[in-house]
Amino acid sequence: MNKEDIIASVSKQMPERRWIHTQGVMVTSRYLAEKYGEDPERAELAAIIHDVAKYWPVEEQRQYIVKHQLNCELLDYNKELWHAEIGSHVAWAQYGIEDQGIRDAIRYHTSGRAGMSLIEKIVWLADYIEPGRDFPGVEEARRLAEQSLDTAILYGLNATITILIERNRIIYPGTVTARNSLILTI
Ligand code: DGI
Ligand code: FE
Ligand code: FE
Ligand code: FE
Repeated sequence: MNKEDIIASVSKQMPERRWIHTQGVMVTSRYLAEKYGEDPERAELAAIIHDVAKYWPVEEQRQYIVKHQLNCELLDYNKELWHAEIGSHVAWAQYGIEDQGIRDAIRYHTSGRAGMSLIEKIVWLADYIEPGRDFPGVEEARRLAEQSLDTAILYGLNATITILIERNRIIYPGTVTARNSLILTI
């Protein structure tokens, strides 16, 4: 499927405000790709698709993961993690994206993972700091993004993990190993 058709398909599966968020992630992914030496077209394509399944009904998300034998471990963790795994499969099965790097950038855009690739880091961070985001700390994350992808992502993971702890919510182990891996490399 070409980019325009993918955009049409993705945008009709989400409310207007989520499509505006996606456009912000597209612009920021392109910006970070140019800054840090990734192909802007690949980064933008991952951004276009990253939240495609975010507004699917939760039960549909669960069934999709089971039916297509995706990472069922995620079903034992917070449901906010599921749409990323599904989006990566949809990219391949419905949009014909063969590029594994693009698919993994979608797949790990929420949880992160240890040893993230450049495009995975770019999409994770663009999702966190796109211009429409407005939460305490986003300005600091944007400032850090100008200096180092790793430092900015570590800041974001720390904030995310802190919020999950404050709310007594379960933390996906992949998010913890993502954080550990950044600490060891910075
Ligand atoms: O889909 P978006 O809202 O654009 O952003 P996202 O896919 O990065 O989702 C982030 C949300 O997921 C964030 O508010 C925290 C929540 N979440 C729940 N459990 C976990 C988690 N995030 C991570 N990284 N790890 C978790 O275990
Ligand atoms: Fe998401
Ligand atoms: Fe994210
Ligand atoms: Fe997003």
